[in-house]
Amino acid sequence: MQASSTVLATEAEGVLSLTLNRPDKLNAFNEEMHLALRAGFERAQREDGIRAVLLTGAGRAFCAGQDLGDRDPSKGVPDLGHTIETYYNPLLRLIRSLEKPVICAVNGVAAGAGANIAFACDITLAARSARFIQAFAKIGLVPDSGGTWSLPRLIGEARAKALALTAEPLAAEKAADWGLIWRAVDDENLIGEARALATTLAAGPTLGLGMTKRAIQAAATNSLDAQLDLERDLQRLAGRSADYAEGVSAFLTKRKPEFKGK
Ligand code: LHQ
Repeated sequence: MQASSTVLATEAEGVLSLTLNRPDKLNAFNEEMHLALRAGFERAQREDGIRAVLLTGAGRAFCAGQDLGDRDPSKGVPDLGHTIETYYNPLLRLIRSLEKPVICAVNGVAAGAGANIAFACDITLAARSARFIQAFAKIGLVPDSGGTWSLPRLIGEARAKALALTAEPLAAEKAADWGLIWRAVDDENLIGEARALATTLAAGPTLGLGMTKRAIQAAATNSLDAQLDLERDLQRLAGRSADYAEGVSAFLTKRKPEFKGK
């Protein structure tokens, strides 16, 4: 894996923690940070020992989206479609297709692509002081990183359009009330709570959790009939797993299960 100071990667108790680390730029994305973050998610995909990912930011922000200094039209008209195709879309696809829980701890402002990456994670917690900004409207762009897909699905068209057209900041508490994120927590507790959650999930039945993620995401485009068939197929696989045998055995003998993720 490419070593880069723009994303700090540490592993403990089955959790790969990835910390966006360009704090003087509010963790805005340059190409190096994109490649480092992608390498982190690819590592999570590859290594069986990693059973959950925790994504957060260093300093006072989570992520301010694209580094606009790197895509300044006064230095030549940029092809932003190429930027999206090369960097943002592969990242979004990796997060969504990784069959392991991805926890996001939004430690401060999340703007532009930074907000929509947080909404693409499986469980997103935010510090009470954090805010989410669909900053695209302020600079003549359209929401990316899946925002035009996730926002209407999570909060409905009326709220999605208002946020995207006005770029009004949304406080963490309200984002939780609206169902954009899981929970807003006191700032000083954020990383502890997020880490505890990631550690608990990393000790869980990873195969079943991964298939649960896949099934819930598939519901966005499936009919009920197709979804019922998918549940049958996945349950058949889950029922053959070592973790199901362990879960039932632990339940029947009144002890704590020791899941291996298989
Ligand atoms: C930044 C940035 C930044 C560079 C703060 N870039 N320096 C995809 C494809 C290709 C191209 C385009 O975009 C995309 C997707 C996108 O993400 S588009 C949206 C891009 N992001 C934005 O438009 C957000 C821009 N930032 C802001 O509006 C503010 O910085 C927020 C509201 C995030 C925070 O405001 P403050 O707390 O007041 O902080 P600040 O503005 O003073 O920023 C602190 C420093 O960070 C400052 O640098 P300086 O040298 O003056 O201390 C900013 O210039 C720098 N910074 N965001 N995206």
